[in-house]
Amino acid sequence: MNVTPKTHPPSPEFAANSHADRPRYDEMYRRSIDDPEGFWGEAGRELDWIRPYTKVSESRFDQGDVSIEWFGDGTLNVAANCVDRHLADRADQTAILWEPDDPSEEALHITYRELHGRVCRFANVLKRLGVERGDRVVIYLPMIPEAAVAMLACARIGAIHSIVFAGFSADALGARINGCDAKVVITADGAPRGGRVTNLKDNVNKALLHDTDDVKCLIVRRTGQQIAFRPQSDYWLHEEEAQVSDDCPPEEMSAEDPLFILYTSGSTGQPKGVVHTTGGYLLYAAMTHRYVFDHHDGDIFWCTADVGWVTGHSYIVYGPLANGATTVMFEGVPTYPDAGRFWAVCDKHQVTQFYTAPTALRALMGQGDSFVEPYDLSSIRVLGTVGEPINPEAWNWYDRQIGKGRCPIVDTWWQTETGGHLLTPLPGAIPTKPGSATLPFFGIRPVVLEPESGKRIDTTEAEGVLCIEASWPGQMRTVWGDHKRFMDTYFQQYPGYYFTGDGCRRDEDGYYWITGRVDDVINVSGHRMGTAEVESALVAHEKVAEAAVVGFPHDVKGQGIYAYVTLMNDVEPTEDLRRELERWVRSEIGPIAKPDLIQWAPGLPKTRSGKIMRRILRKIAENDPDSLGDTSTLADPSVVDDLVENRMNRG
Ligand code: 6R9
Repeated sequence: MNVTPKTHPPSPEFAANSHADRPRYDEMYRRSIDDPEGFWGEAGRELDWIRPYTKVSESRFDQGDVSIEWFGDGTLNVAANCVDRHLADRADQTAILWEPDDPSEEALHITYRELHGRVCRFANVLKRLGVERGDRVVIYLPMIPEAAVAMLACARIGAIHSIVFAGFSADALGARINGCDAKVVITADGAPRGGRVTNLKDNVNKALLHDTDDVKCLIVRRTGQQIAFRPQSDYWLHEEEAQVSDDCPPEEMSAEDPLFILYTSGSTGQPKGVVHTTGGYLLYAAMTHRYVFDHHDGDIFWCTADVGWVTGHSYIVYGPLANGATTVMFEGVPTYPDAGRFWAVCDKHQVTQFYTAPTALRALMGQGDSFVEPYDLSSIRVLGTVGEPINPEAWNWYDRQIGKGRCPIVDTWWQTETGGHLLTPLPGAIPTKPGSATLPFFGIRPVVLEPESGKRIDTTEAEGVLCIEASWPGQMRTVWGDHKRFMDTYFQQYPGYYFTGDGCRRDEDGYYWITGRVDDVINVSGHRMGTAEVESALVAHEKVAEAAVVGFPHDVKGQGIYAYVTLMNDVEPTEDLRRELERWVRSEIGPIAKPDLIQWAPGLPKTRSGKIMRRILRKIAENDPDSLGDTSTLADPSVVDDLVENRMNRG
């Protein structure tokens, strides 16, 4: 460790044509730290305000008193900023470039003018269904243009959207619909993905089965398949749209009105509804999109995430559209019809910035270079990654095979909670090192603390937990319906700081290297999963007495899910039961939560006070039983021998 890896400086041509070269980054960063009011006060003017703000930030992290407010007395509308204000200069430019799952189906080019009409009509449909300012709308859609239109339609009328990833189960959907008392759920008849079709409407019907409230369902026709239509509460979008005009003035919203809720996993309990607001979030998404991807007019920007995750919110929809970009929306998967699909789409649409997850790169790298070679990737200028640490092998492959050694790679570290990138290189400014998210974005003050004492480590080289010292405009404001949980989760353990949940190392150049979560959150294919969530799904099964879940290193997914399951008395552990439990977790949460390995555990290693010692379970799952450490404090040390002997992951 600590052998200085090769650094990759931006080329002088790239730097000269970028929004920020090194001197400019240094100057802007310095200003953003020395004079945040001045810096953000000026930056905020890039948005179109209805009533300009006079206050910039009123944010405090002091323990017991966390309040975050940006541009608090300003008013604006997000949809007007993402659509209407571009009509003067770029009405005929493509706003959304949609690439369908099936490559033989035609791609759609939706101009800003068309997008405006679509958003207004969609907004009027929502109003017709009774949605008012402040109401919640759940969006459960595949990656079709209507997903972005629905988000913007909500924003236009001041409704708060909560997107549920279309891969989540009916149960997970139901919990999120109830969690925010949604008035309307927007879905589609079916979702084609990788050549297969998921029946989304069925999941909605299951989710609403026990619902006594009158939740309406608005359905987008995507596949034309048969669905179970519920006449008393279901509406077809195309039928409703025929009844409304395309005139819909944007609502005047306060900068601090909620824009959306997005559920994300934490270390305890059920997922929490992260709340982002209007002004600060949009500014931060737009600014990071412009600087980190070096956005210029005429660019074709492609972020391969799903709109069900925060990456899709900030870098498919809000950031790019606020900047008047052309944003690609892809309905499919990287391996359909074959492992060359990403590169085929980059070639076909002459993509200029490509942003994806390390797990996808590892999977594609494993398929061999013959899937890359047929395609012309010379349009690409910037490559990006997000979601998990990228291993140097995948980084180097990305650099050589996709970037042909001439594209800066931006490894962007951020979270659902942060709204946009916090640690990331700017491509024309910062020499990169494979595996490091490098340096902070403007206005971000990262600190490294000693995990136990919480003491701040001020030397350049440091290792510990990553916290952030002061607010930034894109920061989440609260947990929906539970402000106390917000304070407890992020501000209690290390008073005075925002606690990220990640560990990190800072090297001799001040570069940050994320070492992964320090809490009970695992990162499966770049998706966050709380071990507690999977455990509670498992114990909800009638044959399961107890369960403990940990992560283990996985070549493609980054981390896999390893479950230790103790069965009820008299229940036989069989292969059938193992498969049943896998199916069970899929149906309780969704396919991404399915355990990779399930070990039958006659007992779990517990302290005398009854706490499960996860450290031990992690070592066994990692196939490293020789470094279990001290097991003498266990109530029954002998359970460990059985677990070691029957471990599932033997490398
Ligand atoms: C945007 C997003 C957040 C967690 C985060 C960290 C991990 C994200 C990373 C990264 C290393 C990167 N993470 N980006 N780790 N390098 N570039 O992924 O949000 O789903 O909330 O996950 O993902 O552990 O804390 P989210």
